Amino acid sequence: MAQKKVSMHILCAQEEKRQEMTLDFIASENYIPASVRRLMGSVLAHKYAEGYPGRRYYPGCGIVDEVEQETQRRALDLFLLSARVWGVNVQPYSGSIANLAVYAALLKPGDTVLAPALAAGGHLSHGSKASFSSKIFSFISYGIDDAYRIDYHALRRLVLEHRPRLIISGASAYPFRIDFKKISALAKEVGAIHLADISHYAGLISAKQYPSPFVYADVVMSTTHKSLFGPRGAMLFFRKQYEAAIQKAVFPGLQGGPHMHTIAAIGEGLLYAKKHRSYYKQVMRNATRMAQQLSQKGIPIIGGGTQSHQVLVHTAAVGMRGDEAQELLEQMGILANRNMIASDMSPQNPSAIRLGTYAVTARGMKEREMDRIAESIATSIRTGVVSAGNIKTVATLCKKFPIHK
Ligand code: DSN
Repeated sequence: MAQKKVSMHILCAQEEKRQEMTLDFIASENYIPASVRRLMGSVLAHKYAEGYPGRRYYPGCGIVDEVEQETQRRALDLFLLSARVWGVNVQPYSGSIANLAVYAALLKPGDTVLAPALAAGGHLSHGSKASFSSKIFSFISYGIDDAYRIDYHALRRLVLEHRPRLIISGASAYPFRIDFKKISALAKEVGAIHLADISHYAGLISAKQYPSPFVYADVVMSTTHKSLFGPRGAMLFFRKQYEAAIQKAVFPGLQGGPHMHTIAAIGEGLLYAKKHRSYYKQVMRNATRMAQQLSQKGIPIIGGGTQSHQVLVHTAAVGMRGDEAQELLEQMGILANRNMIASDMSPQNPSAIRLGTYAVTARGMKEREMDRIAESIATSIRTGVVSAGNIKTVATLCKKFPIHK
């Protein structure tokens, strides 16, 4: 049988159209500016540059050395970090690899790590049973209280009982402020290292819309694509005393040649983030408005609201599982992912969906649009059906607010 010919360019054009005609509320997704995209597809992708600036294992690295050093400078600058106190590695291929590099650098096999539980908003790479990291290190999870805030009292008890070598703060599905100061103080009590994973909050932190961990933490990890207008990748910030161990863990410990096109594009994204600080204020306003509107329309919000870009919507409280709600919303062109909450027993039976406002805000949407979208979401979830009017609302908004090119 003749194989159907598939063109990647055609598929990419189809994907572009799909993105244009859907409203992306996936809290970890965003759009990258054209200048960042151009660097991703640039000749920098041709270059091998194993090692670090000035210490490469290949010739011809003079220019990519400048690229990497400039991206490092921009990363420190975005968070107002002194290069005397902090260093940054911009080579990690992803957030999961970056977290693994921290474990490889600072832990011995079998060491204990305290990390947020997956069902309480933590990430797979925070020692979930499904993650390779949990086979090497001994992860203990901490959770949240009845108000859906981190239970710092229970965390302290766990810290004193287990005396971990590392404590992780930060999360993927936790809409509230994290008390990085408190977590660092707990770490100090037992001589543990504090890793803050700010992948979801980085841009908000840079614009002072969310607490910063930099005064307190020892190591800070962030991905670059969620809120920093970069391509998919990650950065590892470290206090200087951890520099040698972290650098060695990233390369040659876990990775080979750095992706220089990605590093250049990260640098470009960081500059864009610095120039668009007001964007983050609107991200917060949109998330707050969405939470308020849904709640007023009878759809409960986990924890009563949000203090970030994301909202956990308790769909099970109105009779619909999170996966069912995800499917229903997709029928009208709204993308939001199913999410477990702390009381859920299985990811197959999630009680919530997570809505994030980075992407819709990047399209220029504001509170007025959140009101219209919240109305469509609430009616569909309550009735279990998507109306022609809902579909039209989404299509109209998509056309009115194109994705910037
Ligand atoms: N999977 C991402 C998220 O959706 O939050 C985090 O890596």
